[in-house]
Amino acid sequence: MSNEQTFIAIKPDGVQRGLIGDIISRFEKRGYKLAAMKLVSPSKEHLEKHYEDLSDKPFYKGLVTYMLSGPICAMVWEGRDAVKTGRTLLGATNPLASAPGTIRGDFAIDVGRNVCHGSDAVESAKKEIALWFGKDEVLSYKQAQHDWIYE
Ligand code: YYY
Ligand code: MG
Repeated sequence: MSNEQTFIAIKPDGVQRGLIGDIISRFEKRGYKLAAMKLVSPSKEHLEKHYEDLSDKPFYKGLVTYMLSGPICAMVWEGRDAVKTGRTLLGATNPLASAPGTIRGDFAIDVGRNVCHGSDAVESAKKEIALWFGKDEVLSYKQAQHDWIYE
């Protein structure tokens, strides 16, 4: 259990469907701190790099095309166990297998339109944050509610 940063992105379908507020709200209400956020339209090369571990998968090409289909809301969320808990808040990769109460379980149906991305490990979070954000874009500040969230 340690203080971590995780990379969370609202994919083009989440942005177009007006889910930015709902998704941010779940991380805020859980107690996590927003360390960085921007609305971006990354290049094909950037998205191919983001998903380079999946380049041999049959869905890779479609995944990159989907991610290129509109703006993405890229964020860094920080707090205790943020990587693992972020994945729990997102739900399973396939929304049909995601529990109600999770983001994908509440807002999505198809695996190829699962509205959000979250880093799957501390190491990949570090890589993803460095890919999507410059050092000066990730802010360090004390969360006013800190002592009401952590004992
Ligand atoms: O980390 P996560 O997003 O939950 O799943 P990954 O296995 O990293 O796959 C990335 C992305 O690829 C997933 O969010 C949807 C898409 N995808 C797909 O379209 N079809 C699959 N069978 C598996 C994944
Ligand atoms: Mg993944």
